[in-house]
Amino acid sequence: GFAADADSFQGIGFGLNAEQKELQDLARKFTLNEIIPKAAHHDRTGEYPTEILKKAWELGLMNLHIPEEHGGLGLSVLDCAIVTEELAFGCTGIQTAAEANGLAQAPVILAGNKFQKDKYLGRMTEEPLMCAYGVTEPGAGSDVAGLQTRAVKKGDKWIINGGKMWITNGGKANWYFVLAKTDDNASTGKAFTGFIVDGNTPGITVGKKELNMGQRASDTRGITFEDVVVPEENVLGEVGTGFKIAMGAFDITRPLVAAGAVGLARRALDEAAKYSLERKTMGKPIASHQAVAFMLADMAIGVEAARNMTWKSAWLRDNGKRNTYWASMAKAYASEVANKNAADAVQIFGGNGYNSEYPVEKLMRDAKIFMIYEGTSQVQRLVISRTLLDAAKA
Ligand code: CS8
Ligand code: FAD
Repeated sequence: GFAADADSFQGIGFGLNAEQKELQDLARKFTLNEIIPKAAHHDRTGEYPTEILKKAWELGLMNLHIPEEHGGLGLSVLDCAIVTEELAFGCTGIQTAAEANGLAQAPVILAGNKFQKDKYLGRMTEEPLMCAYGVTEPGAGSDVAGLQTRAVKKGDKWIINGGKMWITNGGKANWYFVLAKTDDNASTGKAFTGFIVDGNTPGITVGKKELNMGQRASDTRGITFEDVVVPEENVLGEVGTGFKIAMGAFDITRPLVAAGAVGLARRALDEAAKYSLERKTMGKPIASHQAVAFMLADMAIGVEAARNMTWKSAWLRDNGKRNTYWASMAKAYASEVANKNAADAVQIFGGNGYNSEYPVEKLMRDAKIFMIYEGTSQVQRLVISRTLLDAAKA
């Protein structure tokens, strides 16, 4: 079954503890002072936010899940969700660049041995480096089992050939998590292996920065692997377990993608509420027209519901429960709320909403990707419906 109750849980609580409030406050101030003033510039130019990420790293707002024994902060998924929502309030392009580190690190945290964790997670706590998660290919996105990159063992080395697509931090990564096929005859759960690949390995070619609709501060690229030699020590977990490692990472990061969408949805509400008090038509602020005020109310309902789902999916994971079903729900719902709120904010701004002098057209462009990356809205519904139907059959 998929009930969430367990004797070890302490009932229901909705408050943040003192440490979480402090973390939220730190991230909120950072967003206000460092991200919001620069967001339009990075959106317009597509310039990678190196300086902002460096400052975030210095303050301890990056690489949050790295365990303490490997030099990190060892924060919970819920703690990370709190930070992510705040950063996303400022700019989801910059937040995505930061969060893609967490995504690449997740397989190493899940399946890495001590040597791999010390080496690859450890260095991220010593220097403001970036890393990337390489699963998607030009021919396979939703259908991860259809990917074609191959790794073949030669002596004590692995040789990787293939091409990845849409890799966030692709051009900035010090190392990549790469999922490759290692057995053509095995079932999906046994056919793939996860590798850590150093960014400077010969045979890696990094493509051009893709020109995307939104989140333009984020660096998205294709990466090709031509006879890339990877030592045996960089195999993550057992050979053949890569698909499950790659999926397991999403249990950690889909709640955080959802948190990013909540941040954007909240920003849209915030901008729209302020504007509605300033803009006057028919002799009163547009906020006094019920049609506008009720749009704001619906936007607030969306933020609240999406955040609750997001935090629950994170909390389940932190409490040792398989959260896949809830993470997919939160990710699907929050990304749709983000899109609705961004579109409604543009509507409330009227003509100004359609113009880049105002902040909300960026929100609308930035929002769309939340329904696509880390599994499309359709893939989330596939995960949810399979789970509920399995339970119905049982
Ligand atoms: O293919 C799966 C899927 O999730 N597709 C979507 C792919 C996706 O989300 N890609 C995102 C790429 S990363 C990205 O976009 C980054 S965005 C930028 C950074 C953002 C930072 C803010 C699927 C469609 C859900 C399932 O595929 P199937 O081929 O149908 O496989 P299954 O039969 O379901 O599973 C095969 C085996 O794997 C096991 N499994 C599945 N899920 C899990 C989890 N944990 C552990 N194991 C899992 N969650 C499953 O049990 C099967 O094992 P068996 O032993 O064979 O039974
Ligand atoms: P497809 O799989 O071709 O899907 C096309 C359409 O068909 C979608 O609407 C989809 O929902 C629908 N569809 C497909 N299969 C089904 C089905 N079975 N049932 C119902 N509908 C279905 N990937 C990485 O590995 N690492 C990254 O860092 C990363 N970052 C990204 C950043 C950006 C900006 C973008 C655009 C993508 C990124 N991705 C990354 C890839 C992303 O995860 C994929 O684009 C996404 O999973 C969808 O895959 P696809 O593009 O191949 O679409």
